[in-house]
Amino acid sequence: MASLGRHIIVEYYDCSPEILNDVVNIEKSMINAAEEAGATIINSTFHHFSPYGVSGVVVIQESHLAIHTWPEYGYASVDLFTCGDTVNPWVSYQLLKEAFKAGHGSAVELSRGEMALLKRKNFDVKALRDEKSTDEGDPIKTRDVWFTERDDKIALSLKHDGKLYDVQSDYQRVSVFNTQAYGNMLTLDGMVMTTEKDEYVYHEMITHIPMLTHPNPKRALVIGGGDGGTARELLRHDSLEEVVMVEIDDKVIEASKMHLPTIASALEHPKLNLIVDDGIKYVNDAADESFDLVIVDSTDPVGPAEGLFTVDFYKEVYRILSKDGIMVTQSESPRFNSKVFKEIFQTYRGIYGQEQVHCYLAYIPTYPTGMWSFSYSSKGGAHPIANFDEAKSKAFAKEHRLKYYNEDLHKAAFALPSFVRDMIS
Ligand code: SPD
Repeated sequence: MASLGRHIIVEYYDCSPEILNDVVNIEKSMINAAEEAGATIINSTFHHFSPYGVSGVVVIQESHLAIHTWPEYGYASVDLFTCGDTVNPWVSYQLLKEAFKAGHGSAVELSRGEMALLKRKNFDVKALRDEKSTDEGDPIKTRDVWFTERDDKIALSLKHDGKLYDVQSDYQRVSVFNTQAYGNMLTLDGMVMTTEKDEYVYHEMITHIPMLTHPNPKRALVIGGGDGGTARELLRHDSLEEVVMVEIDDKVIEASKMHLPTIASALEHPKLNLIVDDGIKYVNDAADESFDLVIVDSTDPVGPAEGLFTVDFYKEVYRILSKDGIMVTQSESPRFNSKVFKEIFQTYRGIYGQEQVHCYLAYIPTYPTGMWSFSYSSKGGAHPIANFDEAKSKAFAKEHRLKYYNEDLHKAAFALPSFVRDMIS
């Protein structure tokens, strides 16, 4: 053995961008490459970065394999570092080249720890060893794969056991991850939309606040909301005669029916008129004053939802609201999306009037920063606290065993921290 280790620094060019963005497959390929080369796996940790890119390491008993990918350039940078002479890192090199469908690869091999330059030192092994450690037994294998949503300063990560659904639709990347802490999670273009374990916060708050304030809502329109959670909550209200939901992407509906059954449970409800089409077009074509409630359950303002964040769209929503009509929208995180958050309230106040637009908050662990906002705008001036029926609200929350919304929270949600109030006053 001429050196302690062999370190191959690898460049893979012209790879498949889809493969380089698929964290689960990359982890599998890296583990396979290590095993086929004769290595013993100890641990692996892999992250997917939003919107694209993967980093990860497989720690092996004989050192490590590491990777960083740039799918947008079809490029992967890989380190294959093995020590001893039982593992051949060139086997890993060849397998990964094939796995990533690389057009070409280049590699430089370095010898690490030249024996000719090393001098063995004597020391007492026992004195260096942790009391609990032992030479015996197999190394423990662990698995560590994370989904990460981030901007350039903040990230939210959720550990998961793989993707259950992953389809590029005509509009966006629709994925469902099996997360360890929050159950199945729907993401669109790498942004968290909903999870099985905390969805109730968002869906109860976007629906019951307006429904328990409006005196007699009969017709509701949901723009977006293809996972079905908003429709499910609305349909708890017997007063509603019809709920129209317009979702642009049938893949969101498909993914939710397949993997989020508790959220999608009302998608076949007889009072629900589910339309797969462009919500903007639907609103433009709708008759004046045809809805008592309009809920915009949109994604974030990138990709297909961008048009849902324009003045023209909201003027049209105002037009189709009945005289007492209420509009509620998800209005992003005051911290994570501060610019959009401020613009949203400025836009609505320009249309409904300064006093008719209110902000309320809810705490959603799987959305970046946890603090999420909603807007409440009323055409006829119904105030969300002065006009809500507290007794009815209390009875409703109890009857339906709601998990977040209740009569106290209805009022409390409109109490804003000073920094949020200042942002929109
Ligand atoms: N970043 C999260 C934005 C919320 C988008 N809507 C969620 C859909 C749940 N029905």
